[in-house]
Amino acid sequence: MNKFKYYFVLLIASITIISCNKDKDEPEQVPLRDYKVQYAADKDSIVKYLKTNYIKEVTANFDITIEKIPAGGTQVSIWDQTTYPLQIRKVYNNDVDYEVYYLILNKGVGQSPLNSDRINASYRGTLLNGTQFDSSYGLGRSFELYMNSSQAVIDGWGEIFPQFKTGTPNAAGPDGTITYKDYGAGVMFLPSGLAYYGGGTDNIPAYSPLVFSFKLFDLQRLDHDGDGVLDVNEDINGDGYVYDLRNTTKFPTPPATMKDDTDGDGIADFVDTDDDGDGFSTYYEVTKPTNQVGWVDGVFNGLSTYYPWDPVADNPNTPNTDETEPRGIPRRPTGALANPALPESITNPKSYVPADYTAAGRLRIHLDKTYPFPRK
Ligand SMILES: [Ca+2]
Ligand SMILES: [Ca+2]
Ligand SMILES: [Ca+2]
Ligand SMILES: [Ca+2]
Repeated sequence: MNKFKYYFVLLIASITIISCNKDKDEPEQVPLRDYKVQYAADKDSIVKYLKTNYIKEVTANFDITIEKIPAGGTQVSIWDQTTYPLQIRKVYNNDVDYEVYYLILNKGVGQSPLNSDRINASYRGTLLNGTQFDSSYGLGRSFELYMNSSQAVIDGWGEIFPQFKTGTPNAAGPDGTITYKDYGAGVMFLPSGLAYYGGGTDNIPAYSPLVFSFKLFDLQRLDHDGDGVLDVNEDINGDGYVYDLRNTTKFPTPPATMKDDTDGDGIADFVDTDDDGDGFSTYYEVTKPTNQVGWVDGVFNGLSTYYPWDPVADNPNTPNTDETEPRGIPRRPTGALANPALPESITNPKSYVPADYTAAGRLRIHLDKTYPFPRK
């Protein structure tokens, strides 16, 4: 996958270079097609594909075989079958409102990746004519879903994988390999605008809609702005997706549902190092006071210098390490005033009570514009 993306970057570069050399009588490259026009054509092709192909087999391991319905055949098309109801995800990208079709063969039992996380997945890609252009041969590989990563996969993957969940690892095999069970498995039918678009490869013609069958084995949460808060906890509306909307070419008029921007400065929380815009970095705000690391008042308060998002329990699988972090990122303190005779202020703060570190749904201090108090 990675090499395709790289190829695409090279192609863009060559278009630029060639158009700069126009006056030297070199051949002029055709500009990229209009995304909306191309999507209309792709959608027709994909719907036709779904109505003229059928699911021949889905194995116990969720390996799917799709074949063209032969002339006169009575097989029920992917479009009409009801065993795996056709799903649609609405996607806004390059100012196009896409409707992406996909099938859920198995939802999975673990966690769903955010569209900026790293996943371990296997895949098989085919063109609409059924030709396979690539495959991981059933083996899991690591992929970056985040579209701005230099290692990123195509945008369509970032849109569809979050609809699935990871599996459960089996005990490691004799050679140390890890296999999974109960993983998410599906098929996505991507318009070219969410795949390689005008960038082709030896195996993928330009402007090809693509079909990927895939399995989602595992994931790794990432912290793209390095502020100590994982992307998944910076997805404020909790829909499983975050977008860097500063790219106004790609997202000229994004719907409100794509925004996760606490301070409204146009920088989404997952790439904003001061999420509430109060002048204190998030990293600073989620740093534990030094007297709260280790043993505090006879209670083990964790060894991390930073609060986790929520309290963390000890992991029973690591008997020699105590991972306990009983305090998550606190909310603005709600305990007694230092001096009850005076109003709350920067010099007369309230004290923290235990629930300030654990209450469900609390507004954590790095997202609370009223705390710390503004500096005068
Ligand atoms: Ca972060
Ligand atoms: Ca922001
Ligand atoms: Ca942030
Ligand atoms: Ca802040």
